[in-house]
Amino acid sequence: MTPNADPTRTEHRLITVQQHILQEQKRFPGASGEFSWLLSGITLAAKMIQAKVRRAGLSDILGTDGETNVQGEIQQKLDVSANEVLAHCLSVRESIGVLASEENEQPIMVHNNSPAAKYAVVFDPLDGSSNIDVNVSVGTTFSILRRPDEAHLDDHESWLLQPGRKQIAAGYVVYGSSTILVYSVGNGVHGFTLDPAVGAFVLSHPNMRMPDQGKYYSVNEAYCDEFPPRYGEYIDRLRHGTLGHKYGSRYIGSMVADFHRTLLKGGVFLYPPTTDQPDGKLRLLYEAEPRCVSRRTSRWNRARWNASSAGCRANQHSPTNAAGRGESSRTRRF
Ligand code: AHM
Ligand code: MG
Repeated sequence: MTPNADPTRTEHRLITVQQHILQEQKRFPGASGEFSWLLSGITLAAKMIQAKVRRAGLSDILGTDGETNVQGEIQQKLDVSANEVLAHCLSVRESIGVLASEENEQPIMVHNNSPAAKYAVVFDPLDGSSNIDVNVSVGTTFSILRRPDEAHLDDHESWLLQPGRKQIAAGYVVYGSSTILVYSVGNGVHGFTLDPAVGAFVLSHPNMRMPDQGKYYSVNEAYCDEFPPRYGEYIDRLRHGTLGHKYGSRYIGSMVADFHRTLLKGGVFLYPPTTDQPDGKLRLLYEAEPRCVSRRTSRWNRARWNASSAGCRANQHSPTNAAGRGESSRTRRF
């Protein structure tokens, strides 16, 4: 900064995620601050998880713990550890009544029957964790729902199984070349990079906007022969340039990292149904719906909306439990 620079000018101001959350809170007159306190539990957990991820090769935390989770997948030690961190950081927030994790069979009821408990938090503690042993980006995803007015305090299903459009906030963290936390409370999508020197998430990507024209499609092409034909045809059109220009391909295999690249660079990400996963692989509650908040708020254009986000659009308008689906439901389109 030059000697005459005004430190209060926006370009010189360092905005941490906590400051940003408090600024957002001002948009709601009468807000008590409990929601900001809840979000700060997520940012604290993200810092703790990233510290474990960064030291993964140095401590005895790589590899599986020999257990299978409720989704039928082999749990990594870091899945378990990240799950514990989030449960710990969030269960001490009085405003939270229910925690639902992709790693737990049952939602956890916290502050049982406390009328002060108004929110449910849904999370995947470590998405893409099968990549952890090979130093590939992984992430955490979360979404926040408000207890419906009519819901009983102990009826976790009615807290959790709400239409996707009822999410009041959602976001994700990517533990990559740097750690970035992206969140939205419906007023833009904002990204904060962790500054390891000061231990704070600092605003680095305000008002993220997905470019109108992307370069890449992102899909596990090894399953192409198993996709319903319309998906194969769509991918062919991307490849051959019939949708604007010829798309290249990028696939990491960590949804949160693939999604983040797609949000920044444009393009499409999809995980269609396969023979083994006729309902798709990605979890509606833990993985797809939280991403819909970011996608919707960062204004994907109509072509992409129709082509790859039909599942998201449906989720915004139909209750998750309308067809008898539950916490483990998957989605065929994303
Ligand atoms: P996980 O939550 O157990 O890590 O599984 C979800 C991951 C996503 O991050 C990713 O998009 C997908 O599984 C990759 O699956 P595949 O290896 O079949 O391409
Ligand atoms: Mg996971």
